[in-house]
Amino acid sequence: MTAVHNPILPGCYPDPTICRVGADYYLVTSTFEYFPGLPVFRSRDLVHWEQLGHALDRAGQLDLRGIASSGGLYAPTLRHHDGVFWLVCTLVDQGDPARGGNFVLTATDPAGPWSDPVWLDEDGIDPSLFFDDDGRVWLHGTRLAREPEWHDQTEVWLRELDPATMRLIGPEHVLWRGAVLGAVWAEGPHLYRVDGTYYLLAAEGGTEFHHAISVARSESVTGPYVGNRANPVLTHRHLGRGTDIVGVGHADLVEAPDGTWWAVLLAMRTYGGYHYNLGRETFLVPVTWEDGWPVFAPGQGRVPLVVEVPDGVRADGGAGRLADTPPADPWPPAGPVLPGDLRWTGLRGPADFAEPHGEGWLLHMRPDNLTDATTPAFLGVRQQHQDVTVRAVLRFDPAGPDEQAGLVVRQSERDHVLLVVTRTPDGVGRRVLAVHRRAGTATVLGDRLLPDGDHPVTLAVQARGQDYVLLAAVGDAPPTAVGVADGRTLDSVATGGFLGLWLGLIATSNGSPSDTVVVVERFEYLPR
Ligand code: 6LW
Repeated sequence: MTAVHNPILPGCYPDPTICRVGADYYLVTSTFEYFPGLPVFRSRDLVHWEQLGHALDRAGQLDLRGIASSGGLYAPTLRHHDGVFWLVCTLVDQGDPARGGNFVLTATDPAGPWSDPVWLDEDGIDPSLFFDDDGRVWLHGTRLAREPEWHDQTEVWLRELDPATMRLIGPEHVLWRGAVLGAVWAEGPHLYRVDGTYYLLAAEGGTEFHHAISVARSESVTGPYVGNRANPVLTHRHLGRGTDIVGVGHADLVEAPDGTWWAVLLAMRTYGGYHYNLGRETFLVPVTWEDGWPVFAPGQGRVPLVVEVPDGVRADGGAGRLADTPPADPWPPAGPVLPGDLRWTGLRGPADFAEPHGEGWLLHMRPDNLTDATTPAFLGVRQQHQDVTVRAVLRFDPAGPDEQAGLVVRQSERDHVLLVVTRTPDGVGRRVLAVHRRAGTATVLGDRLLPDGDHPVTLAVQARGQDYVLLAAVGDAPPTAVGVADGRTLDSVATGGFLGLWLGLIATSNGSPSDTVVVVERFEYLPR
């Protein structure tokens, strides 16, 4: 037995999807406008997870340019059949609904390479695949109801997919509109067959406070599906906003070798009021079966903070080695985030502005800044802890006041905090500037003069609950605060959207041409 603390993937890892192949569990989550996208994790015990790579990691696989924050890659589904991994997902462009759509990627090795996308001729979001025992393959997903009875009513549709041609064939079936009268956003559907019966799992209520998980079953894959009288089978919406975990929904099921069942799902941890800066995280919940229905967190009825995972979830019953390379415990490790670390992500395209440089990076400055839906010279990691310090040591002699390089706390184009080295407005001095862009409007939080030249500057963002203290130091001097940002203004409760926060690096010349290279000696992620 191993005790695992929820969430199993802290930080912005929403819409988890899971499958098992022999001794290995694989898990993928949504990544929106971030690149590389769709991280692929592996575990042998549901407790320790290691990232193998990303399913979208090459330029040309998918075009994320111009995709505004919280658009992009939504809710994937991962399945394995006949030696092939299948990943279905949606590209969403909220500014141009005609762009994007549902697509399939395949791979024989989940670490990659993954194929280029094959686009599917069905609209909506949250696609899923079900491989039936008779060899037929069924695609299903969520879309706004064609004939809605109320606002934001959605429906789960189903069609057969010919896996040889990747074309949808045969008639379409509408399976589900949610369990509850008036339910909005019945979504995130997944079909399973257990002991000959078809089960449809779906979220509803929207991926915020009212999120919930419901289940229905049928004798035939095309329906009719009858909802469980216990629906919703898991939610925290009745616990009130003061509870520690909210927004429980969007689950996927997996059966372990010992016959036990498990759900991965998304939820948010609130702190400092009704705010969840880490975003929608991935949790693990035990599932049992009673009277032909799944029971989530039996005896508890809520997402447990600690889950006892039996050794039988391992194909070897716990006898053998955990993995070829045991992942770090705890994960992520405290310390420098080295250039090859898979936690690094940029925006909308490859980070070809960045060159590995020892423990850090050389960042070739770009005119783009964080307000642009482009690929600015930004690299960051998810904020995975409420109390964490990120610290970077830079060498940078800005050519003018437009040139800025340093640390950022990023929610979106409209909402982020900068702690950057730049020039004074007269171009004479060098300074550290702290700026909070909130709902599109920038406010200076503080500034401080620096010695001229490119003496190393240490910048730090120290998150202590909802206080993000912005610190700077020159040489060996102790860091002092330049400003403080209020985290309550940065999470998606405050800003809208689907994302948790990223902590990262930026090098921008704010529209001016620039050949400047910023030396980042080191970037550290230090949970308290
Ligand atoms: C996801 C869907 C949802 O596709 O949020 O509100 C989307 N609903 O299930 C992004 O995570």
